Amino acid sequence: MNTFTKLSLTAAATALIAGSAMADGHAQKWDMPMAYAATNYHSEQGVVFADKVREYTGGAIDITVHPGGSLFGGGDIKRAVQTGQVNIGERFMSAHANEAPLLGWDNLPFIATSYADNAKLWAVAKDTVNAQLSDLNMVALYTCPWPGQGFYFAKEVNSSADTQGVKFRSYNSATATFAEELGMIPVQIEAAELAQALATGVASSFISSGSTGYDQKVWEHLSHYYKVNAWLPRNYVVANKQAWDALDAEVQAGIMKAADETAASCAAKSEELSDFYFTELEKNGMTVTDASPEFLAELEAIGAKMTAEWLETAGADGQAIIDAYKAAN
Ligand code: PCA
Repeated sequence: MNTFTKLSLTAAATALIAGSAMADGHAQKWDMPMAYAATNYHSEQGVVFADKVREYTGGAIDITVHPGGSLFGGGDIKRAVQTGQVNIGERFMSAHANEAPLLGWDNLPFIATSYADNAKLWAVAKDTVNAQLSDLNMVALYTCPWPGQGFYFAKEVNSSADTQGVKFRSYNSATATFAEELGMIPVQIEAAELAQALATGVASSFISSGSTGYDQKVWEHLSHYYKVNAWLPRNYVVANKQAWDALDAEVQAGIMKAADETAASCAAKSEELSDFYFTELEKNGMTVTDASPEFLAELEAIGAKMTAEWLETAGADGQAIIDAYKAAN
């Protein structure tokens, strides 16, 4: 057989594999629960990812995105993927740091506060974090950053003297600790339920990006946003390990190609939108400003304490991430 014939046969076989998944009815339908609003860029990029997966797997994997916590609430998505109730899903990574401390790598105050630094931190954390996800029966596909985190309040706040007794919506245990250090009363609430919590007075402050304030129209209840830019946390998209292992290598490669491309486009979208969100908050009547030097100094002191606590729970693996990050800078 000459080289040309061999190559043609290989090409034909590849086409057959991709085609057979469809023709033999082997196309798999995967439901993908996502936690945030359908119009949020994370969810829109989830749809971009699903389209790419369909294309790069020759139709073998057909993902339907369910945004806004509509299929599983944000707090239930990880378990749904781990147990195979769904084959794929998206979740806010540091929400699970109470169970697996390493997953709080992106919730360390004032360590990596730009997109470039956040990407560097992820680059050094990735292998360890993905191994942790694997231990939890999940295969990491891609992560995507939120813009920098700042504080929302229903009044002007200049220091912790103004935050005592304020009801605070937290999104993980680290932010609950942060709130307690400021004398606030934390309650964990999903972004999808945030507007209702603010409307009913369950919470009147929270830490988040401009993105979630914009999605939830928080100007209807709150007046001030302080651009602290404490950290840029990430959402992650994961597959169930058994569902993943059952796929042909070609199909896995197609999904990974889609994941790598979506990781890049999603991070770019996040950065591109970050100022837009602030403009929208202001347009809708909010005061968007830097924290006062006094408040910022208090936040930095609390932040240093939080990082020290994280290092205690995340152990040598956590320390190795911080050391590698510092060495890379
Ligand atoms: N928005 C999400 C997580 C981080 C962010 O910016 C939220 O508030 O739930």
